[in-house]
Amino acid sequence: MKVEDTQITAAIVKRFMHDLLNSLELDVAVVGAGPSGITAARYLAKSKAKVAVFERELHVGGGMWGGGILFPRVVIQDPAKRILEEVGVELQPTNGGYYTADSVECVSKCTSAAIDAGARVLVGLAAEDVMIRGKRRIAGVVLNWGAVEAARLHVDPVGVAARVVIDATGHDASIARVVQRKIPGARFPTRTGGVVGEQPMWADVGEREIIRNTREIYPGLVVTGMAANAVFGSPRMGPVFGGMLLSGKRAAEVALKLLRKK
Ligand code: 48F
Repeated sequence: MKVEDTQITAAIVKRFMHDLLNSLELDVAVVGAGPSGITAARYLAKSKAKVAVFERELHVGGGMWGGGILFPRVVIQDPAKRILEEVGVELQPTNGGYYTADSVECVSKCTSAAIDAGARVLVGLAAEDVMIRGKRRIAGVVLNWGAVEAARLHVDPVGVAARVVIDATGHDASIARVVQRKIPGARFPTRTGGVVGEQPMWADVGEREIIRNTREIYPGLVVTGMAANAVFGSPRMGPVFGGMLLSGKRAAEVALKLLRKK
């Protein structure tokens, strides 16, 4: 069969425009496709919420691919292991009651399961701002191409409406920081009223605190994963990933509760 370049271009434009147009009004917009964001999206989609994940890089997975010091294996502890088992990741028991998993398998299977459940994952799109409506409630995210952000081009962004936004941007906590910077008088339920900043590595404390930190910090804005620990001033954890997965699941539960309330 003859291959026409213009037809290929037209097919890509049509398909992507269709998918983007279908993502303009969401129940939940997840910013960041690391382990916490992808897990949140899978549980939300399983519960029939209309959810899309926006990721600034061209790849999903965030900090999970590289495991510890580029040995692509991660460590998971018991309650979180079920989340990986659900998507078919092979876990091997190791000392101390932990399990190890192949990080490439984790990212691939978690992402695939989220998409199969109905979540849309759009890469190359960065959230640079939020939308506010009514009595100062987050009403969506403002997106631009990740490449535009990287090249620092002056290109105006587009808006996506969402009833709940989940900040799953990892160590940057970039959506929480936008809210803090741009909304006068915005206060978070942290000890400073703002983003406290992540503390040095202490896996045990970080893993315990992350679940408590996964919550709504401003009307319509939920934080998860390392973003939650950065907002509340809890430690980072290094290559133990159970907390990220459990936090993603918790973020989905918090978001579903908010959707039911509204
Ligand atoms: O960093 P990341 O993997 O966050 P996470 O889900 O997991 C943290 C672990 O990977 C690891 C760790 C384990 O102990 O500490 O670091 O909390 O994924 C965050 C994703 O968000 C994207 C970023 O490219 C990455 O893939 N991201 C960050 N800011 C934006 C964004 C933004 N403004 N718009 C879109 N994507």
